[in-house]
Amino acid sequence: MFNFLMAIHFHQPVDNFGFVVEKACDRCYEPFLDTIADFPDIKFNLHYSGSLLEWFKENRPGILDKIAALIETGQIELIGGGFYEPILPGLPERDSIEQIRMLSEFLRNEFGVGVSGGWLAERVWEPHLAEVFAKAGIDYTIVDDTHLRYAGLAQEKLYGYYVTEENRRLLKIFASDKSLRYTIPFRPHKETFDYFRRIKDKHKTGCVLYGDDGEKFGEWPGTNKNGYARKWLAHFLKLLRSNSSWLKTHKISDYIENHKPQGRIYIPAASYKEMGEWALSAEAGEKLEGVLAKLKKQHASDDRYADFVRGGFWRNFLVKYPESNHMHKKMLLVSRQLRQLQAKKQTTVVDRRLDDARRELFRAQCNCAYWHGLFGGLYLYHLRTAVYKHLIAAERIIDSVSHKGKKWVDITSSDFDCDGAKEFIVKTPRDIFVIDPSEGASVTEWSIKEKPLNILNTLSRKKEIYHKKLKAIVYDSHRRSLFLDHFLPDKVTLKDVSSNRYKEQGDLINASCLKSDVNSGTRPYIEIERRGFVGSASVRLLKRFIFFPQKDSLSVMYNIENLSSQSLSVNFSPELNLSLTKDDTEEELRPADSILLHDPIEGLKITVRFSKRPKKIFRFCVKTVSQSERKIERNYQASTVFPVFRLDLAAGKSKSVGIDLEVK
Ligand SMILES: [Ca+2]
Repeated sequence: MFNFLMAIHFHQPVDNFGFVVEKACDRCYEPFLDTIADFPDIKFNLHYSGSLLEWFKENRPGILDKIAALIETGQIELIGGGFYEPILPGLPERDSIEQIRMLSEFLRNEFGVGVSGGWLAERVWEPHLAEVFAKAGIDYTIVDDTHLRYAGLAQEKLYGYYVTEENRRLLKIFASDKSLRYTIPFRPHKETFDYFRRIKDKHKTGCVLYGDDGEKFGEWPGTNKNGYARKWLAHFLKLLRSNSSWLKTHKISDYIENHKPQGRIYIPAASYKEMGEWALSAEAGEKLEGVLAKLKKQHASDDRYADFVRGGFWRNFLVKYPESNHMHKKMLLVSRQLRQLQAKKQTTVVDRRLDDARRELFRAQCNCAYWHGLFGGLYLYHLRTAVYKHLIAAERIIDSVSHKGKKWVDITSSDFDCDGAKEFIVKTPRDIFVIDPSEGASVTEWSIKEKPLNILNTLSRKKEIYHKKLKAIVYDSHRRSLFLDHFLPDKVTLKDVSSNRYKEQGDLINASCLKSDVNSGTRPYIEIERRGFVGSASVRLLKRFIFFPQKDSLSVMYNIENLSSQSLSVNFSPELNLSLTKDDTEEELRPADSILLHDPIEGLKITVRFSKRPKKIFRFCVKTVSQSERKIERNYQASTVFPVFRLDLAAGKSKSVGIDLEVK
């Protein structure tokens, strides 16, 4: 008897649009459950992320009833995992364990079942996870067959399960079969059954596991046409039934109980092959493509080399996209602050509030917004907004437990983004700022707690490997942060600035911080001094950030000093980036003392006031070009303002320019 295990995964990102989830319920989640219910003898293993289960509970409780009914008849086993579908290697160990336990507990409370499997989000594996899963009470997980091949196992060794170990803690490893992922539900049924027949004679009592996204049954592009996926599935189940004399389906924990592991195995840090390629920079990705093409040419019908040629791993996304790294390191920081507070003896009321903060933190750990592959992911503004919303909500609770009153200001200097240089983190009762002295002394985060919203949730335009086929794509040379100090040429146009094609006259963007002065008293500020050149003239730039604990405002006072012995005329242009949910503006504004930016969706008005009228004001928005579900999208990422101040500086003299931002 050969054995067939099916593990189907269903997930929607935290705070995804309700209409999107509704559509997935109608086209996929409900029809899937209804279809399999007609075949109670065919066993399934189902994983629903906690975010989706919470959404069902709130909006479509009938789906939970259908799941419960299938458990009742013994047809399905539920698989656990991190509650909000986090990439586990990106989390502190304690958060991973608590998220896994949270889902096991939810399933126990909701359905009265125990959980022994843990779904591995995006199959992002690192060896230490064996211990993490084991500590969280998980007995087995599912990787791709690719993982085992990276460990050196030949295809014929993949029809069974293995054990791995970390620090004497064991975890059973099943591998999802690639051939099945390509044939189910896309190819004629015969192909899948031919494959079963091919392997069953050789691997007698072994098993093959199909583990994949449930959305392929009706929600993926093309799979809902004329009820395609549902019909495909129903016919597939009929065939499984009629072939049950030699092919048996199982709940995974039943299979484990009756079959021994194939042996012990150690798997390197890996995910599915494509993710390794996506995680590389476009340049490295092109190199890998070249190597693979060459090998393919040399070994036309033989892909054995593929097991030993691979891309990067998930953590590379945190290097490729500094904006993803910012969310990730903020998440780690919030987690640490929470744990420090939890360690202190607190009242029950406070403990309960910290539990709320923990749930917000866990929601923010949902993986979708932290990376980018075949779907929009990081490129989708609303997914990043959700991460920030939940992180800021957690911080708001943490801050209100740690600080009393309405006038406090907390300025700390630490390596926020883990790049080896320190940033300033400024917190007030209303706002959170991150200022990066080594990134042009710019503001990289401005979070408004009341909303909660980070109005610097921008994303810069970056080269992607799939851009090769497209023309005229613009890339940014820096992150789209707030107060980047440019010196522009005389005849610069809006087009030059918006397409990032102009000759920078100064080098202050990259100048390092010489010294800084911090005042956290009643008039809090941070002053940063840098030196650089504009043309051949040496200049000193003082930049003072002034904070207002009782309103959502930030002022910056610049002082630019000509250190050379000749007079100097410059077009000083501090670049201002903010995120407004949606914006289509691209225009040169009439010179004015102030401008207003408006985000009607969030109900925000941001006033920008200048102490001196700029000669020009360029205003445009940044849009990225990215792939999403097999099409190319242009997505809004930032609203940008370049005021241009003409400053005539006599030798040894300085001038000041001030800019106030107020959010209402
Ligand atoms: Ca740093």
